[in-house]
Amino acid sequence: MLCPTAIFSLLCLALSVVQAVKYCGINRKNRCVAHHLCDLGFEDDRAVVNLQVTFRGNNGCESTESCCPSSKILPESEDNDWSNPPKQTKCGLVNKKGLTFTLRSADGFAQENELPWMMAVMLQTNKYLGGGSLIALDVVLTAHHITKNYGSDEIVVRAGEWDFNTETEKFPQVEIGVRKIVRFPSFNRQNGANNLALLFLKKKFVLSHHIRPICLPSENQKFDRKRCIFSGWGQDAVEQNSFMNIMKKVDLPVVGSRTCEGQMKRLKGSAFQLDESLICAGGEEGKDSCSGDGGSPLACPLDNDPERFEQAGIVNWGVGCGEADTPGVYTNVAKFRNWIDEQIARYSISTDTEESVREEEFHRPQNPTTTTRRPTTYSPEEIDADEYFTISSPVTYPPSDFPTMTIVKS
Ligand code: 4AZ
Repeated sequence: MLCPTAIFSLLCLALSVVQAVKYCGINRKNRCVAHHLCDLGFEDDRAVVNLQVTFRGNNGCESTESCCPSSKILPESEDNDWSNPPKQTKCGLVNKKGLTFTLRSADGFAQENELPWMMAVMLQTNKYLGGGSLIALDVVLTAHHITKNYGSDEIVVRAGEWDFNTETEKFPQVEIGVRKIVRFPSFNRQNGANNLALLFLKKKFVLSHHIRPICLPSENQKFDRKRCIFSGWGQDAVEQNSFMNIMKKVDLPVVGSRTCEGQMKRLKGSAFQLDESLICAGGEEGKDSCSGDGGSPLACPLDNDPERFEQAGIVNWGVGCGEADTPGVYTNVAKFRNWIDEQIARYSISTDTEESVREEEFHRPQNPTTTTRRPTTYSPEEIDADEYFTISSPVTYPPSDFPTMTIVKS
């Protein structure tokens, strides 16, 4: 606000304070405050919030806020752990109950800040392209097809996002531009083979409670029949015309390749073959990734530490969404582990010693038999986005235009 004189400045200040207060509820006697500043019930130091209430308009407050009676409003406390950098530098850690509040009955949705590796891949113009995952502090893994028509200077990645409709999250979102896109060379748009791209960022994210890389699996890691989680902001697999503002989180079984191929032959004809760079997950009614989820990660718990996650897949394609016995198809990240490591060694921002020690811990040590072996099927060739655009238009999967997202449940 522009105020010409000192008197007006004071008035302005008073006005902006008044403007920041949002009244809500019956007779507008309550105020919208961050959930953790409203004493309507806490568990484990977190405010507990009913998701249904949040969806039903939330009394005019943001999804991160409660409509709080003045007698229940708490002062912001300075002495919490969040102001310090995280002690744990390991990859793949989640914030199971969110950081500042916990959604009750959040089936199908992530808690705020629950999956700190989850990235939104956006155009500079704020258009959402798809999902991605943070695999090092300056590297995002995503699908080839969602970035295919763009150069690095058009794309930004956003960390710390949860609800696209609000910017009131306690832990702020952070956006960083892309310096270089490295796409796996032989992407096949007919069958989705080799559908992955690395986005090398202009600078590193600062490791924080709400921004942290996911682990990468070793090259020969198998996930068959494991229950894993997919997260994204694409279409609701149940109400298929609704795009999600709040991050979805769905648990899915990884389906063995033979089973998946059999199920897909039923739908796509007996000649269908699942490329070996792909894995399948899902096949349970209503639990699925969907259009607009391209590039988002499928994360599986580590065998020896189930509170931590490694990335098994990247959302690639599928036949419809949420149908029983019709799993979604994901890029098999393990198959590309060596290629990813090589690209990171080549293009990641060089680290000083202290940082590189911290960085080291973001990757699970490779199985000793695979560290020295070079993958034979994937050539470690890098291609710059600016030089490489694929030509013909897609057949089935890449979502063409991502509509503006709107709140879905009421
Ligand atoms: C898509 O169009 C898409 N049900 C992604 C995943 C699935 C279907 C479609 C899986 O991006």
